[in-house]
Order: sequence, then C-alpha cells, then structure tokens
Amino acid sequence: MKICLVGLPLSGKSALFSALTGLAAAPASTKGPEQIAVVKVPDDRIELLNEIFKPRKKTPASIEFTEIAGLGAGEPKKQGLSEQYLARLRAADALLCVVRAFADPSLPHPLESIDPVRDLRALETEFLLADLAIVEARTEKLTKQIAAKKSDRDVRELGVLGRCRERLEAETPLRWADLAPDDEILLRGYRFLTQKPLIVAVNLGEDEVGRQVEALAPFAPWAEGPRSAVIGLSARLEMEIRQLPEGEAKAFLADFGIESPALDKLIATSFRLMGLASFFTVGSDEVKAWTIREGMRAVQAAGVIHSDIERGFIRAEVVPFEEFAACRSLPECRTAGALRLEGKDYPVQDGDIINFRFAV
Ligand SMILES: Nc1nc2c(ncn2[C@@H]2O[C@H](COP(=O)(O)OP(=O)(O)OP(=O)(O)O)[C@@H](O)[C@H]2O)c(=O)[nH]1
Ligand SMILES: [Mg+2]
Repeated sequence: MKICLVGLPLSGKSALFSALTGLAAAPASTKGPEQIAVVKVPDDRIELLNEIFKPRKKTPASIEFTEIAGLGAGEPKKQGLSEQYLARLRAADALLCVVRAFADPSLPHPLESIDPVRDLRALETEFLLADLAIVEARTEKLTKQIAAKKSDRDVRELGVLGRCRERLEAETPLRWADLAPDDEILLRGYRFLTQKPLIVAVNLGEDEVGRQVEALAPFAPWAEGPRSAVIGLSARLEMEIRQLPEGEAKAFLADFGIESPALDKLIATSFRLMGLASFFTVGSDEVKAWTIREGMRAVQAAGVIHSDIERGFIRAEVVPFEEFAACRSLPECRTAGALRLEGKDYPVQDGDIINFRFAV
C-alpha cells in the first residue's frame, strides 16, 4: 500500500519524510525523482503477542511512503500539474498533503503568505481539474461508442461519469461525493485523485504544536469528511525526535507541550483511511501482522499468506484479539470457547488471530 506525499515547495515534505524514514523497516531507497520508505505500522497488539509468544521474529504491518519531487513554485497557477507528476499521484493508494502553517521569514512561501487552507484548496483544485479532464475525455469517447453500438455497460458508465462531473464541477472531491458502492467500484480503474483517501498534515510552528485546536479549526471539513483526516504536527520536531536517544524524547516533547509524537498517529490513521485491517498469525517462530482490506473473506485472507492455503482451504481457526488478550494462550482460548471454526466466507475482523487448516 502506497501513500504519496504532496505539497507546495518548502511545505516540509522532506522533513516529514525523514521523520518517517527514521521509522522505516527497510532503508529508504531513492528511485529517480522519488524516494521511498517502507514504514512499520505501530500496533500495540503485536507488541502484546510478542510478549506472550516470544517468537524468533516479529513482523508488523508496513506501508510505503513516497516523496516525489516538489511542484514547481508557480506550477499550480500556470499550466496545471504535469502528466508525469499526475501519473505518480494516480499510482498511490492515498495522498498525504503537507501544508505549511509555520512562519519563517527566512523561507519565502511560494504564494508569498502563510495560509495553509488556501494551499490545501489550491492542491485540491488541481486534483479536481485533473479528474475532470479524465471524465471529459472518457465521456466523449463513450458517447461516440454508444452512438456506434449501444451497450448497457457503456450507458451505465456514462451515467456514473455524469454524476462525477456534477460533483467535480461543484468542487466536491469524489471521496465526499456520496456515490453508490456500485458506482465507486466502476470508477476504480480511473484512479481519480479526489477519490483517494486524503490525510492532511498541517505543518505547524514549534510554538503552535502544543495548542492545536485553534490552528486546526479551519480544517474541520477535512477532519469530518469521509475518507479524509487532519493531523497537526511539526515536521521539524518529528524529525528531531527520531534522532534523540529513547529516554530524552519525552522531556523534549514536554518542552513543546506535546505528549507523544504525531507520526504514530499519522501512520495508524493512514492505514485506517485506506480501509485496511490486520489479522495475525502466531507461534514460536514468528508473530506476524498480515494486511487485508476490511471485511475480506477468510479464503481470500488465506491467499494473502500463500496461494496454496487459499486453494486448499479447509477452515479457519479464529480467536478475536480481545478474547485472546484475556486468555493469553491458544489452549486457554479453546477451553474458554473463544476459538471458533469459520468457513471460507467468514468476513475477517481486524485483530483476528487465525490458524488456517488446509490441504493441497
Ligand atoms: N520552522 C520550521 N521549519 C520547517 C519545518 N518543517 C520544515 N521546515 C523547514 O522548511 C524548509 C523546507 O522543508 P522541506 O522539508 O525541505 O520542504 P519540502 O516540502 O520537502 O520542499 P521541496 O522538496 O523543495 O518542495 C527547510 O529549511 C526546513 O528545515 C517546521 O516544522 N518548522
Ligand atoms: Mg523535499
């Protein structure tokens, strides 16, 4: 799962990215104009499983963050985003928009004043226009196709695109457009930017991070809207925290009136917004979090581990996490009746501990 960092120049993307790479499971790699970091998803549950099973190996879930080279200063105003830039954004599963709220007279803002809501709107407008361009091109093509040879599927798609156009023209991002689930599925192939989950990282000044309520109030629509979230942080502080020895971080945070680093929350929020969930496999060899889409069926979840387990699926032995945490061992769970046998169609729940029975 990939999250792409976007933002105006000097908004703090690289600072945030280095904070994230400080947490990376694998070293950050640089591939041409983009840098990639694979970041572990913080999860108390896997820590508890680790404590109980004392496995040789612990594997938490991870997600990938990419920073792509910044937008040119005047770019959003002039000719829109380049096709190459857009293609990179479209490949992402979610967007992390970094907007600058910190003031620093030595760093000129590309739009000359500090106004993070304006910056966010400017970026969203670019995304809306990019989506609208796709809708228009496809509508034209479908209209011709239907005139030549009418098919139900094409007619339906044209209808959905019409609804998208209405929303986009009213400046409603598609993630907030309240489309029917069937419409959403039909649209997936387009990889619309405004349909992707959006995390807004408001890069606050060091003097503001301790009292965020006021600074974040203007972001209420993003905080409240479906599939979007807002997180206030100081990218510079987050980066500095990663470089401190464990014991010193708390005191450092306290100096700025913050309890805990924002990065854990950012990663966990991203994971949730993308509609992801974890199930666990446990044992003395390895305790591992597997990433699935929320509500995935047991047989599909088995396939995430190995296609053989999916093919030869017999049943899943499932213990919900809370019940495991109470019993603290699988035999205890069995005795307590907390271990259930589930079939192929069981919708896996976040936190389930699963042992798949299979035969190939
Ligand atoms: N005061 C302050 N400065 C910051 C903060 N975050 C970043 N900066 C500074 O802002 C400048 C730009 O930060 P970057 O992280 O390089 O910004 P960027 O978005 O990656 O910029 P481009 O890659 O050029 O688009 C650097 O000098 C940072 O040290 C912050 O939270 N507070
Ligand atoms: Mg940068």
